[in-house]
Amino acid sequence: MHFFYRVFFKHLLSIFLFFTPLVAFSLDNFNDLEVIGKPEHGGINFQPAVTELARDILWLDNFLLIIITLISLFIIVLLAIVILKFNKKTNPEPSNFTHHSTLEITWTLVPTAILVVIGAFSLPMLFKQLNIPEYDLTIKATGNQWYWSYEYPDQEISFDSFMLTKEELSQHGYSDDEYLLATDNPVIVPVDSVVRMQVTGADVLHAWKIPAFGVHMDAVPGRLNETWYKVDKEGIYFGQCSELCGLNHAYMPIVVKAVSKEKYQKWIEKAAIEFSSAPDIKRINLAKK
Ligand SMILES: [Cu+2]
Repeated sequence: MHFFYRVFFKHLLSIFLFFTPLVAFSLDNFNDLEVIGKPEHGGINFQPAVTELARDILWLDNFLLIIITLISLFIIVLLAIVILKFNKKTNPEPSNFTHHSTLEITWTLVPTAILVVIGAFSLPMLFKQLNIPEYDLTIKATGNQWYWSYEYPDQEISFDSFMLTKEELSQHGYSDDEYLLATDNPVIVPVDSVVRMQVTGADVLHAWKIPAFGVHMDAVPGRLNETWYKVDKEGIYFGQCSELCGLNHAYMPIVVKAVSKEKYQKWIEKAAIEFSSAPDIKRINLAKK
């Protein structure tokens, strides 16, 4: 009996010791957040826009849709007139003029004017995406074959983000249809804060993209590209590498979880221990001894 108790307590202690660090340092994975930016089966429209940049893109897309519809209708009407009015039966003797100055000037000027109007709206949006306003936080994403690694340089945090296997999804609080989208370590950002996003590649071209943010930035080895976003709504957002980068291109997804500023602050404090990229001073001191 005495032996039994000894074995029992010994194991209990080892179980306790095994879980202690996990409890102490386990990061909140914010599973209770609403999933907002996610591709839908059979969906053909944009994901909900949660940043100013994404709303701009949506507006421009709708605006272009109106212009393109008007142009298409105009061409259809012209074609119908040609087919009905100028066929062999109704118009047996065609006119034989070869130039029409007014018409030629019109069909040059009108398309030019349309392009100028489109440019007047789209170029400022492009500049807005690349001119970074005053920012609250910097995150650097590095594309690797085939996973993303992230750094929060000011907080001295860095971690890798790998796609979850089907078996791992539920452990991390994801549903089965989030396979190929979910990762082990999500990027955590605070809402209503400007994030300066730096993107680069470690080996080949990749691209960091979150559709709901309207952000798509190429990751080019040897070059640091920059963009920004300010998320309005707390939630979970999925993205994927959007530059063909090799064999496992489809298996390096991106997860961003936008949380309140308070929750972000708590996460940062824990992440500073779990994902510290600062040199381990304790270890350096030990080495000196
Ligand atoms: Cu890639």
